[in-house]
Amino acid sequence: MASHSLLQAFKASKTAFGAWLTLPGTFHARTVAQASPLLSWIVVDCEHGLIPLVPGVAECTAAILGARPGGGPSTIVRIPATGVTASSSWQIKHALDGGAQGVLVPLVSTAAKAREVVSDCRFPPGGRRGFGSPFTHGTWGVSAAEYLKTANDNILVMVQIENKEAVENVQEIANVDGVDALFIGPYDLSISMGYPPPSPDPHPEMEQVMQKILNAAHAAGKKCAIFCTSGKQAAARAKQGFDMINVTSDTGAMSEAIASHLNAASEQ
Ligand code: 3PY
Ligand code: MG
Repeated sequence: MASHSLLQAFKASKTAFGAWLTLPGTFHARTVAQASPLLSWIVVDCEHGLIPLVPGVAECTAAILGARPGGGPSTIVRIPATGVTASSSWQIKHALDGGAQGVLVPLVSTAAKAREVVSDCRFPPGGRRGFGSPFTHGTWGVSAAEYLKTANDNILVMVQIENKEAVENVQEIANVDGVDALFIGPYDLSISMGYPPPSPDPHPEMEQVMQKILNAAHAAGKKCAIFCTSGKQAAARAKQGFDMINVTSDTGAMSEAIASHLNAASEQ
């Protein structure tokens, strides 16, 4: 079966660093997946990134899972629909049928929505996910029967805590059976609470809110994840006890590297 570094890191209580993919393309996805053996996961971003759910997710997922057979990053898909709408079910189905090993749902602000998300991610009897893609098990490198048997235990369910209502309900959301991790979106969270977006760090008063989310996740025995934009920020979050931390993105890393090489060249 395809490796699942993020699940392994969660089980071993090790910090899992990852990267964000915002552009489509199999070679692009493979290049990011092969960039470092320290990458535990990649989020294929269908919310704010330009990657279409169909067929983009299936193609990126196959490229990532094939990039380092036996030890590459896990593929997590952020679906486009926010948790406040009723339309996320079919998007979760497409993400999982595309081979995703985990789903990230933006703007989940109630326990009821979190329960719905869990149900969409699980085959019966634990949930309401439909079965029938002829492609998914091939991406995982197992038979269809094996996929059906193992998917529920392997797919990670993650919800984003990124608005005021979600913070008010955070302990109830964390307590929902089947939610594996709360994922803090510092940008949406800051603007929803009336603060400026991080630039690059969040407003100091937002830190207390983030600690509240971290504590709620851990009190429920769940993991807590956060989006950072640099290795320096990510290292500081690891020290604070975050379990899953985004370090950089394809587009962020690309433009920073080009700017830095040009600066070095023009200093001569
Ligand atoms: C946010 O900061 O709002 C995010 O969703 C980052 O992933
Ligand atoms: Mg967000």
